[in-house]
Amino acid sequence: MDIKYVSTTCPYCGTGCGFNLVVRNGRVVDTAHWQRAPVNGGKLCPKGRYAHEFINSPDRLTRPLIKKDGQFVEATWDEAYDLIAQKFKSYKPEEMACLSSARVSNEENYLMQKFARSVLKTPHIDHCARLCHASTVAGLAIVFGSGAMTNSIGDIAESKCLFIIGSNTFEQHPLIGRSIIRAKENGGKVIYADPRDTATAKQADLYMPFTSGTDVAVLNGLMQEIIRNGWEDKEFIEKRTKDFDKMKEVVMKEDYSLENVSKISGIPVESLKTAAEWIAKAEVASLIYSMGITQHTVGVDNVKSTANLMMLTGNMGKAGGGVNPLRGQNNVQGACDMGCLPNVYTGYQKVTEEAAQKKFASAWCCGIAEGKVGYTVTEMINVLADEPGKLKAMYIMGENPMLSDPDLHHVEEAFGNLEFLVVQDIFMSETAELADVVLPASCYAEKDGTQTNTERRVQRLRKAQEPPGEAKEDWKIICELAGRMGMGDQFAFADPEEVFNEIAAVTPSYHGMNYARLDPDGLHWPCPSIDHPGTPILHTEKFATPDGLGIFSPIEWKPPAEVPDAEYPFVLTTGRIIWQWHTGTMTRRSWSLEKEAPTGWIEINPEDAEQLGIKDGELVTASTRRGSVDVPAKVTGEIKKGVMFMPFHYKECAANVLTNNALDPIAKIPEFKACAVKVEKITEA
Ligand SMILES: Nc1nc2c(c(=O)[nH]1)N[C@H]1C(S)=C(S)[C@@H](COP(=O)(O)OP(=O)(O)OC[C@H]3O[C@@H](n4cnc5c(=O)[nH]c(N)nc54)[C@H](O)[C@@H]3O)O[C@H]1N2
Ligand SMILES: Nc1nc2c(c(=O)[nH]1)N[C@H]1C(S)=C(S)[C@@H](COP(=O)(O)OP(=O)(O)OC[C@H]3O[C@@H](n4cnc5c(=O)[nH]c(N)nc54)[C@H](O)[C@@H]3O)O[C@H]1N2
Ligand code: SF4
Ligand SMILES: [Mo]
Repeated sequence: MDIKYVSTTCPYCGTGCGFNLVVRNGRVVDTAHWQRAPVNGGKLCPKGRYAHEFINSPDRLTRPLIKKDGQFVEATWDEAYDLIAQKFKSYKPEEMACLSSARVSNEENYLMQKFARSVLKTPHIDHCARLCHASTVAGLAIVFGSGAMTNSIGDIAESKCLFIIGSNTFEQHPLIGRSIIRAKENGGKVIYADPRDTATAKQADLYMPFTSGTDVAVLNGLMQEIIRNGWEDKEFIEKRTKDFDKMKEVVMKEDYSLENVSKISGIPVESLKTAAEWIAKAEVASLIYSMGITQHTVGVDNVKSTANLMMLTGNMGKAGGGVNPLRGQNNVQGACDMGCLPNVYTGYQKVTEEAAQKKFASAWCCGIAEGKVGYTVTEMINVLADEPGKLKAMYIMGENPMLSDPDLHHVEEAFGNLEFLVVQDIFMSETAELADVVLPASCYAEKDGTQTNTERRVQRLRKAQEPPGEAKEDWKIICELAGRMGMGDQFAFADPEEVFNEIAAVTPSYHGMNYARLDPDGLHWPCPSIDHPGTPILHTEKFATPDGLGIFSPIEWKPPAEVPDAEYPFVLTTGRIIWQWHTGTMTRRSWSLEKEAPTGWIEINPEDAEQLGIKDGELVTASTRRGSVDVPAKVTGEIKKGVMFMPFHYKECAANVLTNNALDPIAKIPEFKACAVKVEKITEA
C-alpha cells in the first residue's frame, strides 16, 4: 500500500491552519495533524479535522455540462469551451460580469480578474468579500490607509484586554479562540458584545448582550466614558492621529451618555462603565470584530468607530493591540489582494489611476477594460433585476449566490434575466443549476497554489490527488478558455508557480515573495523586496495614509434600514454555526459535520416564545417583507429578547429568503445582520 502525507492549508476559514492530507493509493482518505504548522501548531477544529470527507463524494462534478431544452447534457471540454467562447464574443464587454472566489487560490483569483479585464475587457469583477468584509476594506483604508487585520493571530495572546464585538470567534475562527485562551491565561480580560450568548460569550469575563444594529451607539458611549474620565491616550492622539476634536464633538453628545446608550442597546450602565475602564486602563488592548460589525447599512461607520476606540486608547501599532477584523473564507484576503474587486487591480492599485492602467496593460501586453469602477456583486444583482438587458452574461467561479445573497426571490428574478451563465464549481450548487454551462473544477486538495489568511500570511496549498473524472484545476480552465478566445500568449502558464511569479512582479506588497521563500512558515505582506522578512504588525511607526496619521471619524448612530413595527415586531439576525459552512456544498457532504446539525432553526427567546405560544422544536413560519420560510423554532435563553437568529446554511429553510438587500452606501454590503421579522404558529388548514 502506498501512503503519503501532503501538508497543505485548510479550505475553510481565514485562520489559515495547516494540516496533512493522508493519501492512500492516490486518493485522500483522512487528515492528520501537522505539528509544525505555523498558525495552529497541529491543532484543528472539526471542519479542518474532517476536511477530507467531501473530496471524493459521489456528487462531485466530473464532466462539463451544457443545458439543452432545460436539461443538462454531458459535453466534452472542447464543446463547452467553444460554446462559451462563441457566446462571450457575441456580447459587448460591459454586458458581461465575473464573480471570482474566496475559496480558490491566489493564482486562480489573479487569473480570473486578468480574464475579466483583459479577455472580456469588462470592469465588472467582484466576489463574496462584498457580502463579508467590504466595510472593513473600505473603512480601514480610509482611517489607517490599509484595510486589513493590523496584528497577527499569535499576537492576540499578548493582549491584556480583548474587546470582541460581533465575532463568534470560538465557533467561526476556533483556532484564533486558542490565542484568546492564551491571553486569558496570561491575565488578559475578555469583553464580549453580541446579541447572542454564544460559545464565545462563555469565555468572556464581561458579557454584554445587546440589540443588533446598535453598535455605533455602544462604541460612542464607551468613548464618552473614557474621555469623561480623562483615560484617553493623549500622547498617541497628539503624535499619530488627526481630527480628534471632530470625533470628540459627536461622542460627547448627550445622545451617547451611558444612560441613553443603555436604553438604545439594552446593555446595563454598569457593564458599559466596566468595559470602558478595562479597555482604557489595560496595558494593551485589542479589538476583534467580524460580521456583527460589517454586515449593516452602516457597516463602514461601524468599522470606523472601532478604529476610533483603539486610536483613542493608543492601542495601535503594538503587540497585543490593534483593530482585528477576522477575515472569513480561507482566501478572502487573497481574493481581495489579487484585485477581484471592481475598483482595484492587485495590491489595491486603483483602476481609476492612469498609471496603474498603463502598468497592467503593459504587463499583460494587451488592451484592458476601461479604467472605471465596475459593478459590485450586489449591484450586479440589482442591475439584472431592475435594468434588464444591461448585463447579459456572467461567469461565476466558486460562489453560490442563489443561497448566499440577500433576498433570494429577488436574486432568482435577477438570474432569470441573464442570457448566458457559466458556473465553475465542484458540486451542482443552487447557482450551478441555473447555468447554461457548468464546468467541473478541482477542490483545494487537487491543486497547487497559495492562499492568504486573515493575518496577511501567504501560505502554500499542495496537490494531494488528481481531480475526479474530467474535472480540471480552476487555473487551468481559465487559461484554456482564454486561449480559446485568442489570448493564449497572455495565459501561457505551465503551473501555478509561474502565475505567482507574475503576481509578485505586478504587486508591490507581494514583490519579495516566491514559492521557495514561502516555506516553511509563509510570509506576511507587505513584503516589498526579496530580502524583506514580511510584516506581522502594521502601523508601528506611522499609518499607511498619505500623511502617516490615523484619522478619527465623527460617527452618529443610525438604526438599521428596517426596524421592527407592529406587523414585523422582531429583529432578525443571521449568521453561522461551527458545524456548517455557508451554503453547505462541502460540509453537508461531510457526514461527521452534517450529523451534528442536519437542518436549520430560528432562535427565539423564551419570553417571546411564550407570548407567541410557540414551543421548542415546533415548526413555525418566519416572514419578512420579502418572503416566508417554515423553520423549526429553537426556544433558548441564549438569544436576547426581541431578537431572533437563523443560521443561513440550509436550503430547506433558507434565511436569505428573509434578509434585506439594503446596502451600505460606500461598501455596498447588505444588511444581513438586522431586518424586521414576524413568526407565526403553523395552524392546520
Ligand atoms: N463554522 C463556520 N465558520 C466560519 C464560516 C462558516 O460558514 N462556518 N464562515 C466564515 C466566514 S466567510 C466569515 S465572514 C466568518 C464570520 O464570522 P462571525 O462574524 O464570527 O460569524 P457570524 O455568525 O456571521 O456573526 C458573528 C456574530 O455577530 C452577532 N451579531 C448579530 N447581529 C449583530 C449586531 O448587530 N452587532 C454585533 N456586534 N453583533 C451582531 C451574531 O450573534 C454572531 O454571534 O466566519 C468564518 N468561519
Ligand atoms: N443571511 C446571511 N447570508 C450571508 C452571510 C450571513 O452572515 N448571513 N454571510 C455572507 C458571507 S460573510 C459570505 S463570505 C458569503 C459566502 O457565500 P458563497 O461564497 O456564495 O458561499 P459558499 O457556500 O462558500 O460558496 C462557495 C462555492 O464554491 C464552491 N467551491 C469550493 N471550492 C472550490 C474550488 O476549489 N473551485 C471552485 N470552482 N469552486 C469551489 C463550493 O462548492 C460553493 O458552491 O455568504 C454571505 N451570505
Ligand atoms: S479554525 Fe479555520 S482554518 Fe483552522 S481548522 Fe478550523 S476551519 Fe480550518
Ligand atoms: Mo465571509
